Amino acid sequence: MENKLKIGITCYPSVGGSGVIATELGKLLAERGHEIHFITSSIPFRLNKMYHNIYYHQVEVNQYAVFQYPPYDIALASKMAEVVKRENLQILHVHYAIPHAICAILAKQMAGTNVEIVTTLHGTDITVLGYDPSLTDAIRFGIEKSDYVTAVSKALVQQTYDLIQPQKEIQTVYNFIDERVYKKVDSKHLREEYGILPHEKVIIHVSNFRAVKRVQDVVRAFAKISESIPAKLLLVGDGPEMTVICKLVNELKLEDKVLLLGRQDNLEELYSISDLKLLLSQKESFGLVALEAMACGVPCIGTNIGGIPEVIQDGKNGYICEVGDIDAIAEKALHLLTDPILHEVFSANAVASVREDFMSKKIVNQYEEIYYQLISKG
Ligand code: GMT
Repeated sequence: MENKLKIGITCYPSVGGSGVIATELGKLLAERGHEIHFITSSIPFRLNKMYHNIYYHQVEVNQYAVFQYPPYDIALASKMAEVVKRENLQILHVHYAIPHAICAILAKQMAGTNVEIVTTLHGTDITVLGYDPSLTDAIRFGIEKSDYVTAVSKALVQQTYDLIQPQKEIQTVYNFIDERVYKKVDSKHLREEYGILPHEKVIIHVSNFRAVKRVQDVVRAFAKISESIPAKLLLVGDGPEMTVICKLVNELKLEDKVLLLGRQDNLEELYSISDLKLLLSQKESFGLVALEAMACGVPCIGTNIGGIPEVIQDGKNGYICEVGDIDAIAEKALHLLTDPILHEVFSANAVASVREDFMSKKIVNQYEEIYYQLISKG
């Protein structure tokens, strides 16, 4: 039996894939007996249960009249250093190169211990910030000075080398789902409650409605699909594009067919009444929401960008289409939704591929091995 570890975790604790992965990882590590210390600006939203070995250290940022901006990064680094020293943390696992890896590097120096820094890249830090020349050096510094760096897809590893050119090995560690939560459940009552008729197909999209998610394409593709078959679209989430989307739904006269559900928990219940998921983003380093749907037996159509083709296998458990190719997306969707046998095969393949490649046990083992490897070296 290997030693139990003391691990600090920092992420953006708000709704978002990186926060979900960081929190779920912390919970699963705690279930394996490790002591977990979340060091974040607010309590991670998925930390919804009591664990005796999970601690939460809040980073408080005060506003001072003399400073133009509140010093979040410095406050985070100070809190990290304080917790590392007081709790004798062996690992600091941070999600995002900036600011979190840089804060961890500073904290390590402040604490004066040999805490090992593991940085996981999730995408936004590379595919958005990586294009800002004023930040490239800082991102490279965060990566190179981390003790171990992972990225959530092979595509993101490649993009990081292309954009940031770090002299550092980056390992792919895929995202995962908690299979105890994400599975098909009996939520048929929701169909009736939402006014979905028995013969209607249900298409779902879940995101934070940022422009990069191209929710307009989802609505336009749905408009084409619903010209041919009776269907409803569930739009789950909220964000900057919502106003534009509401306008588009009205313009296309889809008010009776599109359900705007806002942010929701217990997504497995919505996936369990869905026949197809659309993830038509312009940038997506992984696409955790596709994985969650697949685990519930929902085939997905995704775009041919970033890590999506590593999650959705074209022609096996879903389809991959080019960004913005509404006609192809609608055609593939109709092909799948009008062939019940094919749909059943894709649905079973989706569940099987999650079990094969993205089970929490497999991925948490990989992170645990990284931690032990670092500790034994250090
Ligand atoms: O996609 C977002 O807007 C949120 C963002 C985040 O940082 O939480 O998601 C990123 O990390 C997720 C978890 O690794 C990935 O599943 C998403 O693909 C990735 N988003 C992008 O690359 C745009």
